[in-house]
Amino acid sequence: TAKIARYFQKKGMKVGVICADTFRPGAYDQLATLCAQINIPCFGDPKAADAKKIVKEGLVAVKDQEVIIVDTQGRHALEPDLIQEIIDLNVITKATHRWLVIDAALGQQASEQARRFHEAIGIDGVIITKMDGTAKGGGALSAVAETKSGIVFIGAGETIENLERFDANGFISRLLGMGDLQALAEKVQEAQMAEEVDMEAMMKGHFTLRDMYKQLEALNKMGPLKQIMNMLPMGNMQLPEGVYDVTSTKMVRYRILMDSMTPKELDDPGLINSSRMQRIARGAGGTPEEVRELLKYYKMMHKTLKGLRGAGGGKLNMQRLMKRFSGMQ
Ligand SMILES: Nc1nc2c(ncn2[C@@H]2O[C@H](COP(=O)(O)OP(=O)(O)OP(=O)(O)O)[C@@H](O)[C@H]2O)c(=O)[nH]1
Ligand SMILES: [Mg+2]
Repeated sequence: TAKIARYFQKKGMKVGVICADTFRPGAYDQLATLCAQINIPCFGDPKAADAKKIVKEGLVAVKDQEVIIVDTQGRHALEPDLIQEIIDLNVITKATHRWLVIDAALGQQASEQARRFHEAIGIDGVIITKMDGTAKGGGALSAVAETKSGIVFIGAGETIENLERFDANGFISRLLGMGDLQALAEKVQEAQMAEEVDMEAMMKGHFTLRDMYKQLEALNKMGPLKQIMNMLPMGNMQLPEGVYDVTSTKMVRYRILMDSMTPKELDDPGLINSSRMQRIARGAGGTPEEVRELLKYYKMMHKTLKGLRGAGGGKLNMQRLMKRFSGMQ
């Protein structure tokens, strides 16, 4: 509710919120705190039990606002009193919209919940939250089908700013595990990475320190690695968190360390034993631990790439794929 309030506030509208969730302990405090952060009036009473009474009073209290959002209670299981309450509140508010919020992780239950709410008050929009997680929102789509409505917003993060209007293309391609290839292709072009990094060779498992060096440079130009990875077609595959942890200062250090390696070492990192580590560290004004860390990172990247190849069924030809997509408008 606070996210929606923020959305309309950013559009320049006067927004008011009513907390009609008398069921979950702390619901009012939570909503009031969030609304206070963005300076939006929030009406409610943590001690009251009658949602209808709160809403009647609330409508008077926030009547000067252009957009009024009523936050109603949710539950995991549907119960008759919950349905009756939502019917009553719909009559009292004469709401112009009735939006159902569905967690992306909710499975086929979503369909049943949507049907019951739809029968009660006529749902005219679905909001899917937690799209930043691993779930793709398939269950929520069945809620859309059930209500013959559409997706209004997508929530993809915990902060109050993380609510977006829905974009069909991006959503469908993520759902099908294709990744947001169009967006990725654009980014690749921006970084002019396609020519510099031999993705095809990398996907075949040929990946040396030299490749990593080029790759880190190119990725740095493309923006946060995590965002890039989300666009790749790998379904639900999870990457080790550490893959994202390379900061640009670290990259500068890695580069200096690699500059102090011999061409042979760059092509075959397996050669690097502890005496070579000492020499490389000395040449770069660093410590052997730093070299060890670099090699650890390299191994992790190598493993990740092998995993990627597996996820693509061995047939994934990123470069050709990107060339094709970057030709599209
Ligand atoms: N990661 C992530 N967390 C979210 C998102 N949307 C909401 N949350 C978090 O999910 C938790 C539950 O959110 P609520 O807004 O209380 O959910 P609700 O559906 O109103 O739950 P009830 O009031 O208990 O029915 C909070 O900790 C939110 O910060 C999202 O898009 N991504
Ligand atoms: Mg709630």
